[in-house]
Amino acid sequence: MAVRATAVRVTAVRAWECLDSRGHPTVGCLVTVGSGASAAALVPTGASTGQFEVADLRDGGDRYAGLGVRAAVAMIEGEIADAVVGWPVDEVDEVLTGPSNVTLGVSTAAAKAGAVAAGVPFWRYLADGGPVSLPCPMVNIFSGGRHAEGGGTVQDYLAIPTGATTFAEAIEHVWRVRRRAAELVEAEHGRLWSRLVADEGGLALPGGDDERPLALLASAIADTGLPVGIAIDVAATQVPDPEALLTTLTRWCADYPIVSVEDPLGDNDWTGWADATTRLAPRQVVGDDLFATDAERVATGAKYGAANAVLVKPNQIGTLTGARAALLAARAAGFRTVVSARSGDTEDDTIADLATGWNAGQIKVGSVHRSERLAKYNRLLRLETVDRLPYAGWPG
Ligand code: 2PG
Ligand code: MG
Repeated sequence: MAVRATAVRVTAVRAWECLDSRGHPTVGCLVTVGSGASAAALVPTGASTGQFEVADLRDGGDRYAGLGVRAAVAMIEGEIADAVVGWPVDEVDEVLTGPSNVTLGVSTAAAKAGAVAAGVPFWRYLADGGPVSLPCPMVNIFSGGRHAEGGGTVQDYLAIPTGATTFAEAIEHVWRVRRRAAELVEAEHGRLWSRLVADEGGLALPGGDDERPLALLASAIADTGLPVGIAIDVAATQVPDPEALLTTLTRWCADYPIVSVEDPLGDNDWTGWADATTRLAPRQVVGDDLFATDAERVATGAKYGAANAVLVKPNQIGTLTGARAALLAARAAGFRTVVSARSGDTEDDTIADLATGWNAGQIKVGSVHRSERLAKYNRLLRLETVDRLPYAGWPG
């Protein structure tokens, strides 16, 4: 965390139960510091959660189908507040332990409060004098798997604007691809399917065919004539037969303009991953569940040559310090980094600042529909236009 605010100490921590984009309960947190500055953060929740990520705490019982977070809220306002009140705001993460929805809101709100107290935007506070850039977005166009139950097994089919030179142009390129894809869906399946959106704002198809969304996305890109590549998140930990899917995926890579593949295998198969990374080269191969935003797992991956990019999801590890450590471990290994939202997210736009201030290079927050997704894109559009921050672009 930034070192600037060492004199600023936490004076109060509040938490509450709120709702995420799936309508599931999640944790909101407000941290106040000595200067009177305060900041809030809302915690996201994944659906395709890996075995190595820090679990969140759910109440069980009858309220909200067992998904309530009152126990997490009580922990934050009890033992966590006792531990962090009086603590320097930039060292709060050192004393945070527990379920991810207990620690992440406090970690994030404290860091943001530190930025408010320092009088600087959060991205600048995070950068602490280092380089910053607006990330290249990978944008969900079709969803399946756990994000569009009833669709196919592959989770995300995304568009990467490979030729845009500004963030605004990048968003416009993928917007045009999504619009064309919706037209193709409408022609094939009717208006309803072209209008309904999945968990991350993407389209979904009936029928469960894993290749059809890919073919439609490729057609949409070709029809627009724009420089846009395809990314796929297999989310293989959720797939019944990942080996068979990997064979299919290799064929897809030959047949379609795929530039990035995420989680093509399960999260325990380091040698399989190393193999797949070689086979899929020169594409970007992203580890999500494989690394679980854990610096040690990233270092292991680097040793094996498993993946060449890391998805960074702060709630997988529970604190911003932990997420940053994973990002730095990736960078040390020469891996690319993609800061990512969760499929259950909120209007909280903090990760736009994380991706920018940490100079991550890429961001994955869903489609260009649904306001919990657009909150992040809109923040980045503002940072480009008003703050004139440079755009990272696709690394090629
Ligand atoms: C992923 C994420 C975001 P979830 O697998 O990359 O798309 O999904 O938050 O459900 O883990
Ligand atoms: Mg993933």
